[in-house]
Amino acid sequence: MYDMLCAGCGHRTAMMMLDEIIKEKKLKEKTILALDVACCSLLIDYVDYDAIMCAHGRVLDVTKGYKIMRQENIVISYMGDGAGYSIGMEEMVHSARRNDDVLAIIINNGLYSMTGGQVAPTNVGTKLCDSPSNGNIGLKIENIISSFPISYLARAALTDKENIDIAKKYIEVAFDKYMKHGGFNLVELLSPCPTNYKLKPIEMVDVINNEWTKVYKIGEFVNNV
Ligand SMILES: Cc1ncc(C[n+]2csc(CCOP(=O)(O)OP(=O)(O)O)c2C)c(N)n1
Ligand code: SF4
Repeated sequence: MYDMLCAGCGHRTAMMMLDEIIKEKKLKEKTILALDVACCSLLIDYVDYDAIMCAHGRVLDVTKGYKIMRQENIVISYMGDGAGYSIGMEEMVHSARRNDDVLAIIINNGLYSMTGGQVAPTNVGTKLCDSPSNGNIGLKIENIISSFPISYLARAALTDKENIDIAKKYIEVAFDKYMKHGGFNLVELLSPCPTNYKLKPIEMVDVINNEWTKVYKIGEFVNNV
């Protein structure tokens, strides 16, 4: 399953989890998955529900359009941190400010994977192919949008069973809130990209659990009714 992705890739874990939730909630007929063009574009061939591909960083605007026209649908916005917090940061901030009806999953691997591992604003100071190890702390979405009247904001890590169970719980909460009253619901998932960090999958998991989660706290930041 998802065999176009590299070994140990967090997109595989995220998608298997999403598939499970959609199946358990019997939402296949209603779901539209909106994917960014980055590594997540590889997922479009695997899903057996409707999916659309959006220009880089424009997923939130596309899903907003879909949601306005097709209110009966569940439109999932799925993208990397580069799409969400770099090229798409303007959409992100204004969508949150307006509390648009959004169900967003951000795969945060701290770099631009699809294009070869360049530094993203979420990098925690790791030396990458185009950047020195400079100790810069990456941007944290909770510091940027939590003061807006959004519905839900949480972060989990796609590492071990304990963290993956937390991730699933947060995504389920986001689904339930989105279906009950709409509003802006975002779950960020700290995600392995062993290929671009040049680590074995198990080493990548250790880096996320031992280093990234010290900077990027796991938890729920906003949970409004
Ligand atoms: C307008 C535009 N600018 C740049 C690109 C090149 N590009 C494709 S994917 C990508 C970054 C991907 O990083 P991210 O969104 O974090 O997703 P990941 O691949 O890490 O999952 C870039 C810069 C593009 N396709 N379109
Ligand atoms: S390059 Fe990274 S994000 Fe892309 S498929 Fe491979 S492991 Fe996943």
